[in-house]
Amino acid sequence: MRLSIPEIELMSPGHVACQGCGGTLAFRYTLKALGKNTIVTIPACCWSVIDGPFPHSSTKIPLFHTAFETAASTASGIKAALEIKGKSDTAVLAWAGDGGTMDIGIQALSGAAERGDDIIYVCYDNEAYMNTGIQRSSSTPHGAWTTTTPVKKFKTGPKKNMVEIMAAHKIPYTATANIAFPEDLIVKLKKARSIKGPKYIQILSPCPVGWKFASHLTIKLAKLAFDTCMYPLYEVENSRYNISRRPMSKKPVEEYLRRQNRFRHLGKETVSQIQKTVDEEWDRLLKREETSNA
Ligand SMILES: Cc1ncc(C[n+]2csc(CCOP(=O)(O)OP(=O)(O)O)c2C)c(N)n1
Ligand code: SF4
Ligand SMILES: [Mg+2]
Repeated sequence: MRLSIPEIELMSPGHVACQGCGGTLAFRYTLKALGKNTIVTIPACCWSVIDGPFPHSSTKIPLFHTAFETAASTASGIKAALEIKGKSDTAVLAWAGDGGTMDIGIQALSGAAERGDDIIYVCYDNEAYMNTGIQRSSSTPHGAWTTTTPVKKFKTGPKKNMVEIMAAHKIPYTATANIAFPEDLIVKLKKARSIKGPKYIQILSPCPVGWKFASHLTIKLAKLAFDTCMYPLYEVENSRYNISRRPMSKKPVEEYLRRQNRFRHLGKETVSQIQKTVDEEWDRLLKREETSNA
């Protein structure tokens, strides 16, 4: 039998994530793609809890807990030490949340990218600081409720476009992925492992607790983010854009928004504003793909 998802399991079932945690599935697939010869650095985030209390670990590879802002620089250091020891086939993964990536860790990540360090950086994007109680991050989308952007003062302004920020560093590989499309996610992680230099992958990882939806709907939500073009699937390889998958027919963003209570307060006007922005961004991405391959 030929499996489209590698059989190897590098995560044990005894982790302590919430039911339906998208970030946990994202890590499980990532490890399946990268394999056992991998070392991971994890800064403060849900995943520093999910792995389990010391001395227990649900992960079957070496895992370094690091300070919040240092996932990338710790990964760079580990990679440098491995190179000195002649172990250049060991993949070094920095695994961080959106807060640890787009806010506090951006300096270390930008430095590693600019130096050309041979690491794979993955941001599992749940669009807020979940581990400390659902505070807004720069990845929180326009209109969302969080505990620091309560209903009457919901988050305004666009989500930081970290994928474009990383592509602007001219690193060899940048991509988005989504747990609703595991085969695509695994292909991208395997590709990242085969490329030398800095790689950045951002995985949409729905969080039932912070987005306020029932835990059995995680994959449905992830799929709707793709179908509405709220979270397109694409790669930027050596500055060339490639939309890895397109929705059969683009669904209205309302279908995605109304299934999450973090958006429950939104009126028609804000929903149309979000639709307009999503349409503009999607058109911009289509043009980038066209012009970068011309
Ligand atoms: C320097 C520092 N500031 C603040 C914290 C508290 N803290 C720990 S985890 C966290 C939120 C992490 O959010 P994110 O990176 O998005 O990961 P998530 O919890 O959503 O998985 C914060 C603020 C810390 N550990 N260190
Ligand atoms: S709060 Fe969200 S991201 Fe954190 S473990 Fe629970 S479901 Fe996962
Ligand atoms: Mg987060």
